[in-house]
Amino acid sequence: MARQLVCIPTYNEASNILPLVERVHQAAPALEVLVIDDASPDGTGDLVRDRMLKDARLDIMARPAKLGLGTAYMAGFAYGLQHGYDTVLTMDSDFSHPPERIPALIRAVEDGAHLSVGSRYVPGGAIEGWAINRRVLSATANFVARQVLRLHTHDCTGGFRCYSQRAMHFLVTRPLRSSGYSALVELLTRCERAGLNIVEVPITFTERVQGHSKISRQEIFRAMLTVLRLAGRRS
Ligand SMILES: Nc1nc2c(ncn2[C@@H]2O[C@H](COP(=O)(O)OP(=O)(O)O)[C@@H](O)[C@H]2O)c(=O)[nH]1
Ligand SMILES: [Mg+2]
Repeated sequence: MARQLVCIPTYNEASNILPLVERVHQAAPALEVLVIDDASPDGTGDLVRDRMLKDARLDIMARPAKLGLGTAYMAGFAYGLQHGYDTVLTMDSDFSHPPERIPALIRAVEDGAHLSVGSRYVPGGAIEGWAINRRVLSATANFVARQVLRLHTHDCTGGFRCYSQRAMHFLVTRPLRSSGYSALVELLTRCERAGLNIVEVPITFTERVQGHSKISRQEIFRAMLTVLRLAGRRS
């Protein structure tokens, strides 16, 4: 039977992580969950460790400091390959990515995609709870990334994705240039340039209710630099 792993990067998500894990298991009871926690000062890691005593489907990768989203994903791929998982799904821990869409993302990979992408920007996709400025920022970022990098995928910046073994084998061969949020654009660009088969699955993205966003102006600036740097590269 195919083995599937969900990787959830966390930084200060104490109010979200356990309810989210529960919702993930309601949507897909057999899934194994790896929380990749960067020494969250709010005790997210301790909550997970405590729950692990009662739930064998849950594990934690405790990293010593806030090392960024990009390296968290790469560590998740390495873990997934090492432990023989067929697919690794990534999602945010703030309920922005609906757990009910996990089976659809996994199915797309089982049906032949090397990577499936939860997408706000295809028919059936939507965003709830974002003010107009955040909508414009995201739509502009995606438009620019698609034009400059000549990408076909419509949602280049979302982190709700399912990676096949083939995609992960390819991605772990080279370290990422970007460590933060722009890693999402870099991962996608590398997959597209390698000719991997990418399928978008519509999702409704909902703004977080609990906890705080970790995206900053500096991250946005760095993401723009990443797009320019990737544009100057061939692979
Ligand atoms: N492990 C780890 N997770 C992070 C880091 N930065 C953000 N996250 C997690 O990445 C996900 C997305 O972050 P979030 O703050 O919701 O970003 P936003 O949705 O763009 O506002 C959440 O699950 C965060 O807890 C980091 O440096 N390390
Ligand atoms: Mg969020």
